[in-house]
Amino acid sequence: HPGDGDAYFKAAVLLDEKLGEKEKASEYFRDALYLEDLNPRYHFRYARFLLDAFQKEKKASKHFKRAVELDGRFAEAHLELARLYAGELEKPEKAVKHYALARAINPVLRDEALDGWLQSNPSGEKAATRQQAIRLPGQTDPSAAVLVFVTGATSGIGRATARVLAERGCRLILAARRTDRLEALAQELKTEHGSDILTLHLDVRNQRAVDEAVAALPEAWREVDVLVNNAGLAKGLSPIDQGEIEHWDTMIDTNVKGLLYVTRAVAPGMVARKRGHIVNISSTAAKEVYPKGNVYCATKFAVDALNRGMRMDLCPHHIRVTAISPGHTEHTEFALVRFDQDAEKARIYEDFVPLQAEDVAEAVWFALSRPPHVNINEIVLSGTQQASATVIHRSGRGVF
Ligand code: NDP
Ligand code: 8X3
Repeated sequence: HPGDGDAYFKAAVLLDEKLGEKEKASEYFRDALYLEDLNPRYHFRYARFLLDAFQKEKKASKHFKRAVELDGRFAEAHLELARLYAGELEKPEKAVKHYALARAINPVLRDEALDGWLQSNPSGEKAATRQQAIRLPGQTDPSAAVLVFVTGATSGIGRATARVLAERGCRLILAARRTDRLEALAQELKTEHGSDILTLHLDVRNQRAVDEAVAALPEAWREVDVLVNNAGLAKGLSPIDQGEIEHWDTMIDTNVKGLLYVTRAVAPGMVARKRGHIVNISSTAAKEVYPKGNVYCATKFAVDALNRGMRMDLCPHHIRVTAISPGHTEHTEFALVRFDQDAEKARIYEDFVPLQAEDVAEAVWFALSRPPHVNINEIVLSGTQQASATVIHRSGRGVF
């Protein structure tokens, strides 16, 4: 099996450990990596070999680094990097950072010499608490906090996403129209997680305002890694011959044009940096039209098409594009907004358990936290009692 990287890898290990044929082992390790460059374990083992057999610290560090790039939670590789940086490579700050990461991921791992360094270096402690799961293609510093721009962060899915991402160590730009809510959320996340937050008053329908806001981002907030296009709404539920034109305009302007304006403003930076991830919050309404859902469904079908188009256009730049398509979701104001704040009409989740905004936020997190070579194209999810747009098993809320 000439294409079987694992066979080459095993042969290399045997040549190294049992036969002591270092040169030959080296060849086989390189062949294994040629065949499976995305295997963090191979990089790790080859790096150990380079150190033990040839004392090649610099080259070994390259492969340890590749291992943690491919798998940010590879604690042993972080530990080895820490040892190298503390020793031959003489980069104490990096040593502290990688040791802190190794310990955060696997507290059992210890190195007495490095223990002292970690205790005396507060930035190391900070790195230890940082979530390492988001690994974007092209991201060179594995411990840098990822910067995420969330639209529609004042409520529902956007707010839940902001909370999950803040808890997991992301820096956040939170955008929406209700400034008081933005400030309250920013305060909450700063207090609870010590998060770094920038709030942005933004109406995504206003193309000029979107362009200006993005162009005026302070220096430290310009390199957006992830855009979550979440701002969106349904207005009304009427047959096509009775729909309100104003409702149609609002939905099209927000869900389609707004999403496009923000993407157009943010994507060029991602392309220039060859790094990024765009998450489009779509809907099961993008998959299936339901009676009276006409224009809302049309906007979400458009989001679906845009998601695919973006993926084609941005794929050459190593930018990931994902659609998250939930069914009915509570802990949101979606129904209240759809029915013009009529709380009676908005009681649509009383006899079944729909998704909650937090479930959707976890789906966003899942897409973001895949290894760099994986693009989640789409996640379609709904409550267990919802089988389609129109088939909902309304058997009460006590089932789960
Ligand atoms: P919410 O009403 O709870 O949240 C909508 C968010 O969008 C708010 O933060 C609102 O902020 C923001 N928003 C609306 N219009 C604008 C605008 N013009 N400019 C900037 N921000 C705006 O609803 P959801 O959380 O449910 O909705 C979020 C997304 O999820 C939408 O795209 C929706 O279509 C989609 N979705 C919802 C489902 C559900 O059942 N709830 C299911 C499937 C998809 P503000 O008013 O402060 O500007
Ligand atoms: C929201 C879900 O079914 O109300 O997009 O359209 S639905």
